[in-house]
Amino acid sequence: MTNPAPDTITVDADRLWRSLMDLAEIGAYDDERTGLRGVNRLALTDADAAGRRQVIAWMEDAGLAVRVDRMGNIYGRREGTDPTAAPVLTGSHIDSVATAGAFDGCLGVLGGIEVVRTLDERGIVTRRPIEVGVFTEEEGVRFGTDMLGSAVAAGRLTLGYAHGLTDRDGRTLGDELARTGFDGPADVRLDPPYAYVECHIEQGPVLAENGVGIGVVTGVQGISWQEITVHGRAAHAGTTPTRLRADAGLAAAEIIVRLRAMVDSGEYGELRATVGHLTVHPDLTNIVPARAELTVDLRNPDDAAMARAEEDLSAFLRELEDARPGLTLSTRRMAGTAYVPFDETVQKVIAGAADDHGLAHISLLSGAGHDAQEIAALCPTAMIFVRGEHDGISHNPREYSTPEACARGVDVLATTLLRLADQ
Ligand code: HGY
Ligand code: MN
Ligand code: MN
Ligand code: MN
Repeated sequence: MTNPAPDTITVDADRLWRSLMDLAEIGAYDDERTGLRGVNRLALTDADAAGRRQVIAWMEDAGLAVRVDRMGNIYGRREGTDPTAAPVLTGSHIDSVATAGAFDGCLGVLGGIEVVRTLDERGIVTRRPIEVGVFTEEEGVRFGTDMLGSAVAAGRLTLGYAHGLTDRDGRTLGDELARTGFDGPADVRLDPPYAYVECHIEQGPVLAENGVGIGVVTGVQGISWQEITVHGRAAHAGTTPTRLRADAGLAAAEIIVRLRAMVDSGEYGELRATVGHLTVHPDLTNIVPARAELTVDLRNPDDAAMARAEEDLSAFLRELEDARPGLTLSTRRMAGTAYVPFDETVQKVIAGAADDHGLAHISLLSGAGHDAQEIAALCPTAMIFVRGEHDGISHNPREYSTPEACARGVDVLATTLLRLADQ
């Protein structure tokens, strides 16, 4: 017998905040430059493994049945009255970039666990099971492909491909899953949930600029990652005449300047581009670099404009190779996902929950990639964004959302999950 579900559910804001701050201490570091406390919990490092163990402990304390799959994805399951019904899934990731804050991904995982605790406290049993997921290597910054665990769970990438990916020290993801003990037995292909709702910080300025705390996310823009390697020739920086140089460093600079010009040209819609990784070898003052490696991260809500940008960049690389004798360039695609629209029905449930909590909200596209864009291939999916402070800065220890903003976002998550789980 289930109690009549209340119209809305509010969670324990203090308990949610404590869990966010406690998890942020796992993999914490003191950022000398800013004096802030940051988080560095790259996927399947010891810090990530410790964070995973802490989350599993919280899941078990909350009565969830925990399983780990062969990609290290973790799922905590709360049974409903109908165990045969497809579950409502929520969750996110707890792996972080190297200069992270306390909220990216963690809010969705800890928010899901907080919803379960609150339902238990209220004695509410839903018809459908509810599951909280923790996906492996969402950031992609260690093994080079983002949303990795959720992409394998949804079948876009294979387990073998993912297990074979290596980090910069040559360790494979498969080895790191085994080393950390998260090479779980559960089948990696996720049975299609009834729906998936992810709560996440916005990581941008839009909610704050619109004076609201909640975002109903309409989709995720396209993502293109590639690594470009420029092969030149090491030579003396003084004696070697320019005409005899094959300078990989200056060529890398020309590529970066070109990206700047492409973004500023306005010819590729709302293209965003950055070179987040750049190395030269042998990386010494008086040697013309023999090799340069750079990564190019492109984002665009318009797939056709993204394709044009990718094509124009590769045409530029070919021109550069012709123009600079002695240079050869090679590229490696690291990740690529098209624009993903979210489900309008689920968006309506989220908007209705926000309305019923009396919370102003707007609809917006996600600038960042999320596990939700992968799970959207399996079931109706949408996201709830929570407003960030300091222009919503993220992937930076300054990342910050207030306890109030986090709690309101998880209230909307709770009410949304409750309504979906009783459908
Ligand atoms: O890169 C992204 O958009 C996300 O943080 N993985
Ligand atoms: Mn994230
Ligand atoms: Mn991130
Ligand atoms: Mn509304």
